[in-house]
Amino acid sequence: MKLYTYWRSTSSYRVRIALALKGLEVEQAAVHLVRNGGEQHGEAYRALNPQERVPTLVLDDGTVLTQSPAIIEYLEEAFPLPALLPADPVLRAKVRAVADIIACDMQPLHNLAPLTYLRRTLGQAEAEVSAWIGTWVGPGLQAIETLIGEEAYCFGETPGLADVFLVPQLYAAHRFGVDLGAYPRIRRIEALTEKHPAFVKAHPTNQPDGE
Ligand SMILES: N[C@@H](CCC(=O)N[C@@H](CS)C(=O)NCC(=O)O)C(=O)O
Repeated sequence: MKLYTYWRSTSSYRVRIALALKGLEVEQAAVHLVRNGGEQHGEAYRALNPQERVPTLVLDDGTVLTQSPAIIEYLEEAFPLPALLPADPVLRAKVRAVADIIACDMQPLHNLAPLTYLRRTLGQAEAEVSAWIGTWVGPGLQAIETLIGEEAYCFGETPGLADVFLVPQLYAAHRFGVDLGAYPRIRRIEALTEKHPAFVKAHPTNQPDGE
């Protein structure tokens, strides 16, 4: 398998964690989202991913998968162990709800393309852009803090899908200067994953294209 990724992309980071937790090795191809106006907009990459975003996973038979939630669900179904989702349907829905807060309601609002629109098209200064990001990231984290429990990870003693989505979102929160002081459960999980080999392997600064 070949993963098209960018070191600092939280959506790519999710897939890297899922791969590492399942012990799967992939070839990595870096797509620089900033250099040369963004390599994601180049013709060759657009042919793979018409949305011009990372990640993209190309399977060994040439099948192209896009969208990190769909890629991670594919990995869970094709490589079931270790499982990222619990067996119980109600618990599965709760785990997915945390992942969806991040994937649907938080990350899309601070992705590069909308921030570029705020800066360039709407002429907003950095202070306004930062306020915009904080407006959506803080309440999202507050909701997650309430939804997750007191076990080691978000929903149990081993990391699962919610942790796969949460940890990259925390990386983004630090990058954007969002304070995590009010979220002790989230900070507990962050501290645990900082020592977990799969999360360490997937971390942006440990990527071949990391800057
Ligand atoms: N929902 C998509 C989001 C993908 C996405 O927004 N990727 C960002 C990096 S995290 C990207 O490629 N941005 C490039 C751009 O906005 O031009 C997923 O989870 O894969």
